Amino acid sequence: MYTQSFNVPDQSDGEPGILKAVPGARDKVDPALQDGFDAVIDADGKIEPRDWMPDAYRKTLVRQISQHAHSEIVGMLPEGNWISRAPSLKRKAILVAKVQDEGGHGLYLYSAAETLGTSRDQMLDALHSGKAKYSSIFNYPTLTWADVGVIGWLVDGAAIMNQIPLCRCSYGPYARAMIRVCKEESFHQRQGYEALLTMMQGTAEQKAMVQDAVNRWWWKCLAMFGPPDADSPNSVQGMRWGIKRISNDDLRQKFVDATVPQAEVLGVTLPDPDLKWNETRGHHDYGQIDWDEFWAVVNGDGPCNKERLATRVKAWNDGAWVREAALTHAARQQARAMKEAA
Ligand code: FAQ
Repeated sequence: MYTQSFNVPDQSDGEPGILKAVPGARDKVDPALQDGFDAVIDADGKIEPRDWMPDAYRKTLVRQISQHAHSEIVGMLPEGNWISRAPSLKRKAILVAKVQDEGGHGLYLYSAAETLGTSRDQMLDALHSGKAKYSSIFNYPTLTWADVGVIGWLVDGAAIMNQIPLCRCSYGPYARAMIRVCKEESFHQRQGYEALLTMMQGTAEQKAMVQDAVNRWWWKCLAMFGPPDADSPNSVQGMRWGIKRISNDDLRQKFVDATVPQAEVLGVTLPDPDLKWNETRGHHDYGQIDWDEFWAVVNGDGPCNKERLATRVKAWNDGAWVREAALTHAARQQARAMKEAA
């Protein structure tokens, strides 16, 4: 299982396959400011909101953190669909808590991105207009109750694998948000795995339902880690800045290696005829991911892209009266406080 204590080595050490830091492109700024920033990054320190930072570093963080925040709140939708259909009170209570946690993760992350000078309205506008990205994985449908278990086991499992190294990201507010997020994701992963273990002790029909869900989600989860390192335009600079600590391919490999024994305990087959242990590499080999499908989904052409976006926009519009009421209340409170102070 993954927990927040799951330990990952820092980059480099000359190990093949791990991206190395490269000298960063220097902005045209006061060299003393740039040198101060570089020194913090080189010493593996933290950059805080009031510190000077290069524009490109700020933009990269806003891009990644806002995409991450959008993923969390769009990610509430596929499982949210099952809250009213959970098979027992216990499963319903767990699912409500999980979906609520994902909303909370979105809030921590929007707050972290706001410290970089971008407003929440700007970020949400980008999401609602279809300009912003969010994780490809949430554009697939949840067809059966087993999908909810598989999302916990595999989607949250992949998310944790990607997010544990982000707890050591060089930007303080993002790193601190990720510590709490990872603790909660750990519970999400376990509840999913436990729900599947229960189903796998049930009827032949229930077992088949679990296997079918694994078959549909496995490859999509591998794609969650992003394009292969060779096709990942943001990786090298992200690693130089200590935002990304482990490359897309290395995280994907760690996820495969961690998941194979879990699948064995569960009694399901991972749908990849090429999946086998490679003694020489000390890792599992696995088959080809369909990158054409991945890019189609990322670019808006997945099975549920339109539905997900429409649901988010509707929720935003339906909530307008709540925002207006909160602002009016705050303004009245402020006016009252000023009157009392006068
Ligand atoms: N989907 O150069 P790279 C969760 C884009 S949270 C869509 O490799 P980078 C919790 C990428 O943005 C899941 N787009 O980019 C949960 C870039 O486009 P851009 C989200 C993707 O940033 C569980 C382009 O491809 N987690 O699941 C994807 O260095 C259950 C080139 O890629 C995070 O966001 C993708 N899968 O690495 C919630 C973690 N992959 O912006 C509910 C933080 C790549 O240049 C239920 N983010 N792209 O136009 C990261 O770690 C990184 O941003 C990566 C991508 C690893 C996602």
